[in-house]
Amino acid sequence: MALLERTDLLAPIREKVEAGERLDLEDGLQLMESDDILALGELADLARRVRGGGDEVYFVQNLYLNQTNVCRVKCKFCAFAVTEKQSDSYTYTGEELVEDAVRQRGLSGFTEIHMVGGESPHVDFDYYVEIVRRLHEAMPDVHLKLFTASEIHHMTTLSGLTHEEVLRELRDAGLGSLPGGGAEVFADRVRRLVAPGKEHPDFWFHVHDTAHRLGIPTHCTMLYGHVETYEERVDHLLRLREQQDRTGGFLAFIPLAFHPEHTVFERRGWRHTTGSDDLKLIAVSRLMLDNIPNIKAYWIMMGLPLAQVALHFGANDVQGTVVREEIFHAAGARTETEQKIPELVRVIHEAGRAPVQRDTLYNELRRW
Ligand code: V47
Repeated sequence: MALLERTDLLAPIREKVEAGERLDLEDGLQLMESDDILALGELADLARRVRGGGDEVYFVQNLYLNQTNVCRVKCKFCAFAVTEKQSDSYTYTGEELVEDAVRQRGLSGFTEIHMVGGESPHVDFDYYVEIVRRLHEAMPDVHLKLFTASEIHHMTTLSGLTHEEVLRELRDAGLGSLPGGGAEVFADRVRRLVAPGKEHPDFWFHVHDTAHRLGIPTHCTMLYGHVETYEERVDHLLRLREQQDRTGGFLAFIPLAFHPEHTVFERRGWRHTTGSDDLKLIAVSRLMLDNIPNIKAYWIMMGLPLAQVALHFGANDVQGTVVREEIFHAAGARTETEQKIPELVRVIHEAGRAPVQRDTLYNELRRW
């Protein structure tokens, strides 16, 4: 039966993939509705290869920092944010961040700092410029991948500057690229339910569009596994694909599985996504996003064993060594917060792939 279903339902999509044709909303829904998980994986892997992908699987040696956990927005999916009055709130100065990063660098020699944080109303734009400048001056050869589009938007409200002016100032201070957070799910209905205090998704696109036009590459994400429908997931992917057609500046897509612990959704009985859903989303992302070269299986979120399987479902990147991670761990992630390079290399090798250490811009640093 499974074989029959595979032949019947996914055959027209397979033909499109083989012919290098673009998939549409209906195809995306058909894929999302399929329970033939192995067929989805095989199809996504085929799409990756048809578009020129080889055996390489990338990883980056990186350090995660959070400059502050104080946030005014109160997204319902978030377990990381606090108010300034809470005893566990923090806002690090540039000096403290540099001291921490330099100490960590002595231990692990990362090539990238990935830093995001809350939207604190208690700092000003100069604070952001200062922390970027200090990090860059202390480690000029480290790529600074900093601040979600929501944070960039927050900086415009703090400063009265435009998005372009904010991005230019940050770039001049040493910013290298933007991470993909803050995208959540673009559909208005979902946004109203999970992040009513957040700016409209048009701002997310405006920030990324502006960054790309300034030559600043960025990443993109989708936070899935809460209230969104399959249609809203596919719509999200299609909006990213359209943006990439316009500006081409997305380096990678990273699906983020919702972690419910310590959020309002936990009290309403929401559970973690399952492995099948995570693999399906990786596969459908690869199939729909025909113009975004890299799909990350973020092991911090899905665990290393499932990330390894995801390499056969269209993923070609396992993100990084990640020395500390707070956002997913505040919401119940049980994964470790750091993987040593030999372990990442072993896992990629045993999946039958070729481990390649990369920099943030996907330049090859070392083939293991
Ligand atoms: O914007 C917050 C999400 C994002 C939860 O660009 C949650 O390479 C699940 O953007 N459960 C921040 N997700 C992290 C992020 C990211 C991560 C890894 C790589 C990259 C990249 C970017 O995390 C937030 C939000 O969408 N998030 N809370 C939660 N409870």
